[in-house]
Amino acid sequence: MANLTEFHRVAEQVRNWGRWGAADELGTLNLITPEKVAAAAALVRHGKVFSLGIDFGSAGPQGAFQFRSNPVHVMTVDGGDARTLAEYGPKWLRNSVAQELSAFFADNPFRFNDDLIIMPLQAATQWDALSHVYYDEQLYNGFPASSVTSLGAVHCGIDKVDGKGITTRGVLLDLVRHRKADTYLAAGQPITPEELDEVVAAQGVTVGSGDILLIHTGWMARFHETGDGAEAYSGLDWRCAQWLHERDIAAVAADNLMVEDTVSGVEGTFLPMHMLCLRDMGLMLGEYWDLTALAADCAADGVYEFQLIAPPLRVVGAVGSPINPIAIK
Ligand code: UVW
Repeated sequence: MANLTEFHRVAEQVRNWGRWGAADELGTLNLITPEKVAAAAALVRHGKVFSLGIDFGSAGPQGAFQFRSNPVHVMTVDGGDARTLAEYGPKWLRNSVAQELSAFFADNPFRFNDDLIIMPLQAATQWDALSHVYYDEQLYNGFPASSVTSLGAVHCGIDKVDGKGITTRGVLLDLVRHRKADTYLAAGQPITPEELDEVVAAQGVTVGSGDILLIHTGWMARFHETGDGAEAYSGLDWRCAQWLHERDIAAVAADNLMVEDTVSGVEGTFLPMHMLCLRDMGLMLGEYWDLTALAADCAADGVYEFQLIAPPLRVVGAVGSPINPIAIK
């Protein structure tokens, strides 16, 4: 187990502050150049589309952690309202526009349904924005942590990265097949940088500047089997942050809840890789991505690279965003 002195030494090595200017809020997404975007699009050969998002619904992986809940989906207008609106709306509703609309229901075949969703932005398939995690009172690029208030993140909010798309070359690293695991990686064996090198070599794929890496651990497949979103698992060891930095990776996503291992590899810290990636490197983390079908296809055709399209929602000042990423081969 490493200590905080070692953590701070690594943090200094991987820190990208100032690399793209003092005002930068994009971090490693800067590595996705127009050439990179065009090259990624050229990876589409068969028109095979893989949706990597999970359901946004009440059966999601949240619940065990009190500060997050599964999405709550509510109908605000449904078929049952049509008769009520036609019969009572024109008199009962105290708003002229609503009255007019209700009157419309009485003598017009048009009907509509509306709904809303209430959810933590971190509940299901998502990007962590750079403002999601910090330490020593500073965010990525030295922005003050106090700039995230109840009004939202003034700096490094998810809306700041919208201009990047986000689309680039995606590369899947399949730890489940590499370890010859049944469905998922058993807990207690963090994925090391050396093992990432082994997987890259075994798959015959390259990883390079501007790529987004997808780490297949099988966690999502197990969740679909057991419905338990809180079980321990093996994820990336905190030292993988340095491995990502050396290769100029643009972002990393996994099929589990935190990308990194459930057990911190640094004494006295929680989620050291989050701190290094989000705060020091400016590298976004994707969580709860469903990589099961994509991993099966990659194993079948031996092609582990694809065009990845994963734009966040432009939620102003948000520290994360739900997404429905797609991979196209
Ligand atoms: C925290 O970092 C607290 O959560 P997440 O795993 O959603 O990034």
